[in-house]
Amino acid sequence: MKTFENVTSIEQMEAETAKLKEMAVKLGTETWEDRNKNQTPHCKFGEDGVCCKNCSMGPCRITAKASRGICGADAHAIAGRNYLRMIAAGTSAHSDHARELLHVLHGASPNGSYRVRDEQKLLRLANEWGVATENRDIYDVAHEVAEVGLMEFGKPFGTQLFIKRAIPQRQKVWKEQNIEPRAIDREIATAMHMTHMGNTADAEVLVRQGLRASLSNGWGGSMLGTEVTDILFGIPTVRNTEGNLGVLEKDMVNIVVHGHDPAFSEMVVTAAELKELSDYAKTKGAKGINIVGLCCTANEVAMRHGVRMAGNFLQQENAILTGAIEMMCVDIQCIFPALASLSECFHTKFVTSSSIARIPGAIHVEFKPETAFEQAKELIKMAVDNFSKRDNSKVYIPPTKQAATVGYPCEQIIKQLDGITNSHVDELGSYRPAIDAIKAGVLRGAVAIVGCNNPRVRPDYSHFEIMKELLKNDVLIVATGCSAQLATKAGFLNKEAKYICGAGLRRVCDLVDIPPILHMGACVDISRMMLLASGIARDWGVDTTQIPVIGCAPEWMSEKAVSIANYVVSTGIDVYLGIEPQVKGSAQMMELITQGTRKITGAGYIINKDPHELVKAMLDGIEAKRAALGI
Ligand code: SF4
Ligand code: MSK
Repeated sequence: MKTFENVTSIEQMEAETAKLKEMAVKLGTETWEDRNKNQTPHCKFGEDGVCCKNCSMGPCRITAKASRGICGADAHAIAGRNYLRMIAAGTSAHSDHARELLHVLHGASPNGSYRVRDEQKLLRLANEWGVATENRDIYDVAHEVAEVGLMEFGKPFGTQLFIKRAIPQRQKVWKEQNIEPRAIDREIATAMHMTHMGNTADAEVLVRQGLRASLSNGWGGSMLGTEVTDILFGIPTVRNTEGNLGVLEKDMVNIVVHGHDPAFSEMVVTAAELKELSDYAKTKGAKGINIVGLCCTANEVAMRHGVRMAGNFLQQENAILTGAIEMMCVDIQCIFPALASLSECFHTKFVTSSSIARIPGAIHVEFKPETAFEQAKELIKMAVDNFSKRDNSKVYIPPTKQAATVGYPCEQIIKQLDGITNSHVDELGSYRPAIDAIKAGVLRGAVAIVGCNNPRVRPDYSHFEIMKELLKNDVLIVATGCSAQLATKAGFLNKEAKYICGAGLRRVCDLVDIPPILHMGACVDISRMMLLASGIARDWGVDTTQIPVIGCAPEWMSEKAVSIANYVVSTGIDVYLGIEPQVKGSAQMMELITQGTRKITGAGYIINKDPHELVKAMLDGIEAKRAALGI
């Protein structure tokens, strides 16, 4: 039988990193590996979540001789408060990202930098929200939709509008359990207030607020972010692209866009297509301009423009270490402050663009929606002018790159399923062909693999091992964030990767014409996955807790990930984690996050640092769900 020999192994990826590291050593500069060593062993109190500095009587730490802080808060209260604060911070990050985009939509105009690219999606959302559309200018509709969206952050009464998109069983659970999300800012403020000195000390109550606040993210802020991005820049469609540092070009001006908010990177990508700028690059001795992405900004521009992806979170310093980057433009989230000093070892210009992420040593160009396109053009010119300063004695571009097919939002998945069965039942489409394949056992189930890299485990290894094993076992994978980037680097987004899958999944890939891992976007797009799971449950006629669909974040690191994991659990989907949340110092908190939430939402965490044990637990979890459904 035909095989797919072209997988890039973790060892190969590590060998390329080691080669880049040699340059760092030669230049006497540090990278995350060195800083990680300096931070090891990590503070045990922080690791266990039992250090509190929520007032200046502290910090208080729970030890064998001190079972309570000065105010009397015990380990459970302290770990619970710290955990809830992580959820609040993660919720704020995703939601503020959406708020910025809503302001961009509010300022969109037919002749401005930002326009409405997907009128149909806008009109659908307007209808959903009761915004009048008939005989109205599309921009009037857009501005009113943006206002309704912005009200989701601070409305004094009511709950998030998007929760109506969930299946009725879920809505009932959220109502009965009193975790329906209210205004986004309110849930974040409530979480911060509850964890202020002298307030909630009951771990279960803190965990419940965590579920509620996270729902204001997954079925609020994140979903808003995804919707508005699609309206402004178009719903992603299937595109062929490439990934890994081999996408950098030695003869071209290389510009990296990194972060999350696509508003800025869209301008950079669009401006780079101007002939005047590529001609300008040629006058400076370059063959052209090569825009590549990093982290979630990469996912956004790859899915909408086919822009190639340089890599994921722990590769951001590697990109600079190639010595071939004329400019790195960053927006928000997951940006190492270390990039500023590392850039100084090369000719690389490091540019920040948002007041949310200012970094000492960076060139700050505050991006403004009204002038965004002109600003992007100026930056590209600056990068082109920098090309001649590249020091070729410091350049090493690792050769490896992989072909990838990306761009599978729910709309695209439905379209491809429709293509094989003509099963289109309504405007939302149907997942029935996928359900039939699961019922027949051709597919055992589906897993959403998401999240970051984390030096606490061997970077990328857990993603890689888990994906490989699931594919072999006929489990379809949907991926976002840095996990999707690993899938790209490994070659799993190549349609030919079907030859490493089990026979069932391979048949599905052939029939539907998809790669075995579907790239669904950035981490904010995990909201798409919630709609996917809800759509499957709806068409199956069961609750989301029952379908053989689970979530996995093998190498998560950010507060956003904690918020995400909570809204996935709130949606009734088990989450398999490869990194322990920092609550180990409280047995009650450990019980609450692994078992206690099951009584509230029907789902919880399963935690195991060993990827092989974790994937075994995942396969067992899928089979248990199948058995309970009688399939
Ligand atoms: Fe210590 Fe209580 Fe203050 Fe926390 S809130 S620092 S446990 S006194
Ligand atoms: S970029 S949150 S490291 S997925 Fe979204 Fe990657 Fe995690 Fe950042």
